[in-house]
Formats: sequence, C-alpha cells, structure tokens
Amino acid sequence: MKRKIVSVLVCAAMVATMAVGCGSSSTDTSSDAAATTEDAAAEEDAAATEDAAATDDAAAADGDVITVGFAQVGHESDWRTASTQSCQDVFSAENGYDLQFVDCDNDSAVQLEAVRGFIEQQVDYIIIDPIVTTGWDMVLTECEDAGIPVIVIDRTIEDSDKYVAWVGTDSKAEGLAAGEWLKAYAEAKDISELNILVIEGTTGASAQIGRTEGFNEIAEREGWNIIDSQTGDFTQEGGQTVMESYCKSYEGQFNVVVCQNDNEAFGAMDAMTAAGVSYGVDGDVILISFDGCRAALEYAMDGQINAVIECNPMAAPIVEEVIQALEAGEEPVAEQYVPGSYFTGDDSVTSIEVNGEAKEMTIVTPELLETRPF
Ligand code: GYE
Repeated sequence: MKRKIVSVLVCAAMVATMAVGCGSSSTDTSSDAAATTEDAAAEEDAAATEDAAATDDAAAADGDVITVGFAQVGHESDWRTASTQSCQDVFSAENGYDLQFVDCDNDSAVQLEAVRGFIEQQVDYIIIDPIVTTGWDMVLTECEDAGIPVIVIDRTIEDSDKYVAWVGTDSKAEGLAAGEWLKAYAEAKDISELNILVIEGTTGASAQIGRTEGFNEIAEREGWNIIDSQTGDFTQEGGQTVMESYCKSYEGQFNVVVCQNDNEAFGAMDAMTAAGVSYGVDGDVILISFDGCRAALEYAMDGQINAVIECNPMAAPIVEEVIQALEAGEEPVAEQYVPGSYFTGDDSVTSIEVNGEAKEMTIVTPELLETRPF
C-alpha cells in the first residue's frame, strides 16, 4: 500500500511537470487567446489529475496493491517448486499483490538477510518458510518493531512467537503415519523383522524433526531396528549419495528405506537399482516417501514406491485469508493445518490409525493423477 501511495504521488508530479511544459510552450506562440486556451486546458488537466489521484487514494484505502515479501527455503524439491508456484499464483498482480520473492537456496544466513531486505523495503507483509526452526527471535523482533506482520508458512519456528500466524502441515503426524502404515503392511505381508534405513531431510528443519520424531515413536513402540539415519538434505542428489553409501555399508542387511521426501526417494531408487537392490511392491525393500508430488504418485501406482505420505504444498490460499483478515482489521486464525492424504499402489493396507484417528489409504489411479494439482 505504501508503494501505491508513492506511485500516485510520482504520477501527479509527472503530470504537473507536463502541464508546466505545455504552459511555457504556449508563451512562445505570443498569442493571448492561445495562452488563455492553454491556461484553461492546464487548469482542466490539473483538476483531472486531482480527481484521478482522489480515485486512486480511494482504491488504495480499499486495499489496493499489497506488497508481500516471501523468503522461500530454496528450490530443493518438487514440493518446493509447487509451494513457490502456489504463492506466485495467489500473490499475483491480477489479484492485487506485489510479490517480492527471494529463493534462499537453503542458506539460513541468506534467509535472514532476505527478511531484513523486506523490512528495508517496507513491505506490507512478510511470509517466511523457515529453513530451520531456530535463530529467529532477533529478526522477528526487527519485523515487529517495523510494524510488519510476519506469517510463517510450512515449516515452524521454535525460538520466537513474534509472528501473527502459521499455515502448514503436521510433520510429526506424517512420521507417525509412515510408521503406522509400515506396521500394518508388515502384518499384512507377514514380515516379522524390519531393518530400517532412514534418509532424513535438512537437519534442523521442522519437517525433518517432526517426521523423525513421529516415525521413531512407532519404531520404538514396535521394537524395530533402525540401522542408520542420515540427512539427504531433501534433495535427489542427497538421497542418491546417502543410499549409495548405505548400499555399500549395509549390503543385504536392510528391508525398509524411509525417505523424508519424494526427491530423496528418487535418488535412493537410482542408487538401489545401480547396486542391484530391488524395491517396491515386488522387491526386497519396502520404500516409503513423504510429499506426494505427481512423479512419486506415479511410482506408487507402478508399485515402485510402497507408500507416500502426502504433505500438501498448496498453502498460499490460506495465507491469503490471513492477510485479508489483517487488512480488514480482524484477528487472523493463529494456526492452520493443510490436510494431507496417504497413498499406495496396492490394497494390502486400506486404512491406518494416526493419533487415534482412522485414515484411509488412497490407491493411486490414472484418474487421480489427471487431476493432481502438483
Ligand atoms: O517435504 C520437502 C521440502 O518443508 C515440508 O521441504 C517441506 C519439505 C518437503 O523440500 O520436499
């Protein structure tokens, strides 16, 4: 909004300059009549300019262009691409927004710098998808001092409460779901011993912390053996590198691989194929991933990934509701969860119970993929 007012003033100044220019050229004609006509025209122009400025002011007061700074994690995964797209679609110029987007390339220092840049630009709102959960209180205090509301999206912040709302998914519930599905699947297939390798997400990210906590809770409860758990940084390359080393170190010793996102699973699949390890519905290794982007669901449909726990990246419409509530002077909803589904390629497990709630396992079909939004 501040930006809009500035641009209205700049326009008015430009029109005024043009009017002065016209007036001075009229004196060159040395015709009084022409000068009078020019003066009248200049007066009319000025009046029209004032009217236009008044209309613009009214529009601005109506909530015209809203400037939003978004400090995005990076571009590490298909999920991230979908999240960025969701924000760009919602906070578009057609929808009345000026989106200042910064891809922080998974670097916390860059992310803090991006937020400080938004403060300097005096944006109206700041959206942060925090790479890691800590290190936030100082910069969020700066946002608060500048009077800029912060909305946290997707991942959580643990060391500060200086933000107005959070919109995201429940990563611990996602981890629990992966565990509950594995328990039910092992029972259905009569597999008595589970030897598990985990490829974690970015260390210190709430998605990594929550998914690890949730899955480990079930593993402990069931007495499963987690052989190793290393970070693949939520990337395909990271997943592949970790899996290559797992295949060497634990050859013949594992029958489950849990990847904390789809892209890590794609990398792990390449590494297992190269090492001659079979996976999926007909393979020796049960493969689980999180996110549920289109490519992963295709693999689930083909039986290459056994189960995919969805994490829905389309949070931007809910973030917009928060912003609209703030614009209207209302208290926004402080915490909102984007719901997710659970997918498989076969009917071995039809439903699981997570946090005491029964949830259906959805079998991926070509029809489902046709309407998949990400
Ligand atoms: O699972 C992963 C991404 O924070 C939930 O980050 C998000 C995770 C998502 O890079 O693919």
